[in-house]
Amino acid sequence: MKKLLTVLLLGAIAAPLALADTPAETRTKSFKKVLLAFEPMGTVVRGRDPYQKDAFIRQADALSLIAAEPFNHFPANSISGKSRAKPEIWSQPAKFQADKDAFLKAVADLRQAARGGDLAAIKKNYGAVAQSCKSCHDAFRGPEK
Ligand code: ASC
Repeated sequence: MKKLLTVLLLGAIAAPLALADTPAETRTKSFKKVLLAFEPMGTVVRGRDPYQKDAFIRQADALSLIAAEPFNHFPANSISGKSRAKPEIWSQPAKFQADKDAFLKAVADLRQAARGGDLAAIKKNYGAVAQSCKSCHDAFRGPEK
């Protein structure tokens, strides 16, 4: 009986741990949310969806609300499983921080541009966000596993 209780107790403790995401998984999910928020503006900028000022403002706001979130999930050397994070994230922290800041600045600029309602300016700012994604990926994201 005592043994059974011990087994049940250990199971109750271990199960949530086994189900919990690793930091790398949490980070990947968080970046996917950022991408999902970014994409609807991409279809407008590429002319596939009509430009509607109010809707675009809401999309830009949604992106700025979550843009910083993935950066809370880079604990030291948290490379595991399918994570494409490169060790340079932790060996070049100043550059990583600068790339993060550039991304967040571009997202804030896009939010401002959305309020201006000038589609040409919006396109430029959208491109700047995409470029900031790319330059950080070039430096800090490895090949797909
Ligand atoms: C995206 C996306 C990126 C950037 C980059 C821009 O939509 O997923 O990583 O833009 O591809 O060149």
